[in-house]
Amino acid sequence: MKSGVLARYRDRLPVTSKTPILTLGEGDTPLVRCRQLESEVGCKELYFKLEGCNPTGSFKDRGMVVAVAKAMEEGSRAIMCASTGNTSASAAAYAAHFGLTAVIIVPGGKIAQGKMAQAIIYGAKIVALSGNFDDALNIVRTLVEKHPITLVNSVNPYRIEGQKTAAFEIIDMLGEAPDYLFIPVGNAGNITAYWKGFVEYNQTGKSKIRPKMMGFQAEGASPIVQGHPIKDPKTVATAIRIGNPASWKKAEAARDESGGSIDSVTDDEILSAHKLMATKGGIFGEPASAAPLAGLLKLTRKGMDFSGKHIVCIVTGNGLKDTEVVLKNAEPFLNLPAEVSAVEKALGWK
Ligand code: AN7
Repeated sequence: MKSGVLARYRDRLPVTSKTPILTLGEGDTPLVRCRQLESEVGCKELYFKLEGCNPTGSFKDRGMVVAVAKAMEEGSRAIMCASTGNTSASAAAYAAHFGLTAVIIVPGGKIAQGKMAQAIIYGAKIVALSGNFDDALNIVRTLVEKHPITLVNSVNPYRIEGQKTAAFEIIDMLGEAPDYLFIPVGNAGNITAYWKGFVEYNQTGKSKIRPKMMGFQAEGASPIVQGHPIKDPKTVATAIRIGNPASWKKAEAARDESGGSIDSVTDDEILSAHKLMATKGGIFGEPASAAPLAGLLKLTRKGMDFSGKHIVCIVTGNGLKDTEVVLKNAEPFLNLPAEVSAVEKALGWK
């Protein structure tokens, strides 16, 4: 199989003879069935798509490779984005690989450390604002109008094109679309992209059904659920700490056309799903990536019937990006002298 999103899906992407077909190995991520969690939900089959297995540890790489290749093709030498951390990590990596400059603007002090480390090591120019993601995106949108630099946030349509390939992969792997797709919603690009992918495959006859799109925001950052922008969004899931999503209307269209919903989950629900996904699935996602499972469990508790259904949850980012959140909530562990008998005693084996 060809490696990378551009080569594998070139027929369904805006690839021309001049597009540089480069890759860091993005896409083709695992779809893992989790039987222990299936029984909690009462569905037929429950899968997790591990987008944290992408080269920079999140789904952003699928769209970034397309956006950066098209920027190159169009003669751009520099890219820019606002980010809650994953977009900037991905932009920095692909800029480095393609030989471009990356400028990233992030909300200061609100980015998980792993993501910050990525932007630093890939050599991006980093600006930390005393403001939130929405402020950063507004500034970036103004700057790209005034300066010769390409915007690579998901308002760049090539990002959505690349990200839709994840929907193709799900159908290619399962042989059919699932009944439900559970996905976190921040700036709302990814739910837009998945829906586009599912619709395209359905239209070309590769699938018979289209999934219901089930988006979840964090309660303290849930503008779509509340119906108005949130001035000061707050959530432990820093990736989706966004108060005024750029693809708001497109996310609502995906919801309505698919017969799905966009709902919210509390930080407590996110953190307990984060833990459950790890302890019952062996899957370590970042907090935002636990919002889909949190939402699925919430709907199950409310009595929604998933029997006979196939469900896919998107684990959008790797847990190793945000170890702070785990270590902060951890129980203290045993601290012992280096002696067999002490370890045996502490474990209750003696
Ligand atoms: C792990 O990096 O917005 O609804 O600037 O990193 O497409 O925004 C990240 C978003 C879900 C939400 N899960 O996706 C950014 C950024 C993870 C994320 C989302 C993000 P969108």
